[in-house]
Amino acid sequence: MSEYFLEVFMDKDWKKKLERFEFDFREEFIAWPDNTESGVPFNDQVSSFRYCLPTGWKVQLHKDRNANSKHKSWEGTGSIQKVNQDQIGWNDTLSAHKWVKL
Ligand SMILES: [Ca+2]
Repeated sequence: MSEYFLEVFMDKDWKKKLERFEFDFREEFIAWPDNTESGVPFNDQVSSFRYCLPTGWKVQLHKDRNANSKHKSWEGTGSIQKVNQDQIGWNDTLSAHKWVKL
């Protein structure tokens, strides 16, 4: 596993992890599936997330599965950051993420 990642959770307080995405220093848009591999609903379910990115990169969380959809960004700090539902401002609507170089 990479030291840099995004982990998304179904519950607001970082419980019920849906998926872990490894970061590999590439800009990439990743649309989330309807369900996890084990069949748990995934799309439009995320209520909190954790991430760790190096400085100079950010992760965008998108409302829809296209790169032009509304999104919010969180910048890398080199340490693990925890973001809850209130900080996201959107609940049960996220559908994709994108790694972006600043
Ligand atoms: Ca959505």
